[in-house]
Amino acid sequence: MIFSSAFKKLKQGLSRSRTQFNNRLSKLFTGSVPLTEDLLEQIEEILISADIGVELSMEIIEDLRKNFPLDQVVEMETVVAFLQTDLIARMKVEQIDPKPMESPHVILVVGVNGTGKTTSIGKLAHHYISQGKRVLLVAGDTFRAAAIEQLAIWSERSGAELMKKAATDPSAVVYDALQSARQREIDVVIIDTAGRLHTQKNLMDELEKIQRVVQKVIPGAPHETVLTIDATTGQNGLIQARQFSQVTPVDHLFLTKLDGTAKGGIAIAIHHNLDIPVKYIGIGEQMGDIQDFDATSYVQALFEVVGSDS
Ligand SMILES: Nc1nc2c(ncn2[C@@H]2O[C@H](COP(=O)(O)OP(=O)(O)OP(=O)(O)O)[C@@H](O)[C@H]2O)c(=O)[nH]1
Ligand SMILES: [Mg+2]
Repeated sequence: MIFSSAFKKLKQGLSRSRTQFNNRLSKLFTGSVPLTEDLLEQIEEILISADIGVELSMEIIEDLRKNFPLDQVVEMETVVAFLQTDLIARMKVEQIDPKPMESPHVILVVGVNGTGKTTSIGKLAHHYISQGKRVLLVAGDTFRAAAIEQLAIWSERSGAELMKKAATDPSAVVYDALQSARQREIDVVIIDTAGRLHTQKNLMDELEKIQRVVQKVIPGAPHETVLTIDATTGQNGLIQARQFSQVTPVDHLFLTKLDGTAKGGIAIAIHHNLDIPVKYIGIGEQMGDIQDFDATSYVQALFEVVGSDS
């Protein structure tokens, strides 16, 4: 078990999911309850409704069935502890990229409208600035004045610099920003983009143009293309990640708004079913509400029995 303050915060962020899970499970375990097929089915339903995915839920129930004798009394705590251990054992372990960061390190943030791109950029800026890096934010959502204004607020909050230029082609701002980043020894450049659907051809072409410009000014960049996925959309988020990444290169995901949903299992489903890693998670609207995704501590935080913390 992990007892760091980061883990405490993660648990707090996932409290909606955990509470709903525990509440529903508690209703099944009143008094001495034997493990019946009916109970297994209801546990499976609870797992599916937490959005960890049908397939994975079925596999876990199968493991439960194999490990506990039918028709014998079982405690809820025992079941939750088993689910935790079993899920963790089923999580693939991702290799952390050991490469040192190049300067400037360029991060391109893309995604569907409202999924949390700009907010997540504010969080990333804060994250790097707290490591002593010089960060430049680029307002690549050029046509909406409010979008530029929103990024300007995050730049003030985090202490990051800002490159903006109203009503121009996004790739023109990106070009200027990267030139300036090289001259001014910026460590990390984070590019905001307008929201788009993978089906919007002209907007996807615009994204490709941004990528071309980035590559031209800094060969090998963008070093990270981050796709934001809104966790509150549940299984649709998984579909969105798959579709979006088929149209444009995506290195990893920033799964946002996990604090705002009881369907936190979606992080596990994405981790289990997609080849694109979840790198970051958003667990609140504030600058510090960002964490690196770690499947093991995530599962622990998601399924820990309520009341066992403090
Ligand atoms: N609770 C919660 N809210 C979040 C999180 N991340 C983003 N939000 C909220 O989600 C809403 C949309 O966030 P934005 O950052 O504006 O999303 P966007 O993708 O930039 O939106 P567009 O630029 O319009 O496409 C805002 O109200 C944010 O505060 C999170 O981790 N938790
Ligand atoms: Mg935005």
